[in-house]
Amino acid sequence: MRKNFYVLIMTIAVLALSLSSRTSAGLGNPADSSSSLKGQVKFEGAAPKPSRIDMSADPLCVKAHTTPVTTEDIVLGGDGGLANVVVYVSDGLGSATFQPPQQPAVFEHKGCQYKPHVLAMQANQKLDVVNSDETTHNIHPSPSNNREWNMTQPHGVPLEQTFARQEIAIPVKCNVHPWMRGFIAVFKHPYFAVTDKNGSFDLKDLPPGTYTITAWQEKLGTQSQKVTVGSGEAKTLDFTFKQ
Ligand SMILES: [Cu+2]
Repeated sequence: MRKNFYVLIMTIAVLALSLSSRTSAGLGNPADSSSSLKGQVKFEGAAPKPSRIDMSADPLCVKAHTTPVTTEDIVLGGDGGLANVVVYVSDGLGSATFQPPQQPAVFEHKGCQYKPHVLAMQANQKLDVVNSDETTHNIHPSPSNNREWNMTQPHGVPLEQTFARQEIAIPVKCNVHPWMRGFIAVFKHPYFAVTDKNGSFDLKDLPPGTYTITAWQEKLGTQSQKVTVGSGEAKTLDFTFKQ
């Protein structure tokens, strides 16, 4: 009798242990996503001078600008901040899957340049390509992990596309205007951001966990750091690219 009681107590203890380890392991409760990770990407070294873009091949492009247009491969803002850097979770989400957001990502032809110069979106999210210029553009992404497409877009004609798989990042060009160059980064999760003109980024609603965070810049390459964010914690993480 006493032996049976002992076995029962042990069984309950083992069950309780396995239950508690299940809830604290991995990504935890998906509702528990109040952590955030903010920071700045900086540039150190001699600031590269952007070169002037000559749009004289298309008078409609020239007409769209009143000031000189310059290249955007390295864009520095205030306080040495580096703009257009994609900062994202590259490891630590396990096998969790995420639905794409309902609202489309927008990539615009404006002044014969891409706005934004670097776009980040989720896989299978709708991509609205908008031509706000008077001239006719072409959009031709060169993916290595997605279906390639190549389309002409006259002014005002809607164009909807998508990318099915993660890829960081897809170069985009216009076959009409050879100076036009942009990038689209595609993610299978929602934990990514593109730095603003001051190099700042904000990864919101991150589930608590240990992650590898990667920063990608089109010319300067990638950098990664490991970070642990606790439940409800607002953590700071900075990156510095040197040239
Ligand atoms: Cu174009």
